[in-house]
Amino acid sequence: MQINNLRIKACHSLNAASLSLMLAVVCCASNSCSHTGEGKASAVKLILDTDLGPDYDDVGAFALMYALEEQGKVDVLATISCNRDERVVPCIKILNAWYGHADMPTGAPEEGYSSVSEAPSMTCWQEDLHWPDSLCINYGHFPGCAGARAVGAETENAVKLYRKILSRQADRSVTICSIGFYSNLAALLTSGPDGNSPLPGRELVARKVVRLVSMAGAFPGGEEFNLKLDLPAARLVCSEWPGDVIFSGFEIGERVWTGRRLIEEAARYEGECSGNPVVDAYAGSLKYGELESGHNSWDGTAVLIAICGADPYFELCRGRITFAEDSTGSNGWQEDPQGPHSYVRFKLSPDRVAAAIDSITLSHSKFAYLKQ
Ligand SMILES: [Ca+2]
Repeated sequence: MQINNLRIKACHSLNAASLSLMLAVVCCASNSCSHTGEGKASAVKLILDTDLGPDYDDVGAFALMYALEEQGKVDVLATISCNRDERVVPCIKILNAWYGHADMPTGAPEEGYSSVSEAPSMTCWQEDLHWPDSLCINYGHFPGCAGARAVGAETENAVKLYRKILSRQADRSVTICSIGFYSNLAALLTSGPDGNSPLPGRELVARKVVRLVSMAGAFPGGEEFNLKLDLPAARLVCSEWPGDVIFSGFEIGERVWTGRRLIEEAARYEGECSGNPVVDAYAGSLKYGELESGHNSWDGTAVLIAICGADPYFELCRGRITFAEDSTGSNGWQEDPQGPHSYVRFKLSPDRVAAAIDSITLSHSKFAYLKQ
């Protein structure tokens, strides 16, 4: 994973952190943020599309999402894997169940489900980090492990689940947050009519989805994992997605370090299984070089933007993502005030964005012991 060192050009003037912004962050972290800058009181209807495995920041993204769900900011419609690794769905279900949503609709790629590409199968890229195995074993949901047991609803074909969920929602009401590969989204766009909807995929998305918020790309240019791993899907989604797309690029999460507060509390526990899978994933991973810093929150920033909006944390730079002609997966950017895409730049400092993510995450009642 790498990005180039191109200096990011200013799309908007940057203001110094003002008292009003400080208050905005404090307010949001204490359960009063509005979402997407539209001032709506209703919860964001969200589908989370995740690769949950190569990196553990997806676990933090789940924790942030469910903290905001408890605050009434988001109505989570489904959690869908874009990764064929056999540990992903069990880990998704472990997290859903732990947050009280064992019946959350869950989808996954199936063989032959897409005419565009085959979804990648990826687990941790660092040998020392084996949190997906630990979670599956310690929480007893790994197929084949002793005491394995089914959790929640049956896992559905990712595209069929997308189509079912979208067809039942009001027009332009659903936000999709993608924190993995674009495999499912490309398969959805190219899907045909089915029993859930007579609309082809692209028209179904255009009618039902208000926004795609995605951790993907590097801005204003570079190579990034989520786009690179399924490049045919990335190219198709970025050229044909029929609506607003907001990217939180590699360079954003690269500077937002979270989770250390979870670890500070992990000392309360002995052994590898604390009973809290979020703490376990971070405790089992941060010890490999990130105990002092915390871990990058690439995916957490996308969830934050999808539910709370970019403001006050980020500003939007509008234009259009481009791809190199070669097979590197490298992306570029064209500035265009009328373009279909936006990428975010820091409006608050990375440390303050990280503090907001940690504060919201730990505001969930599952972490009430921290206040004791
Ligand atoms: Ca991810």
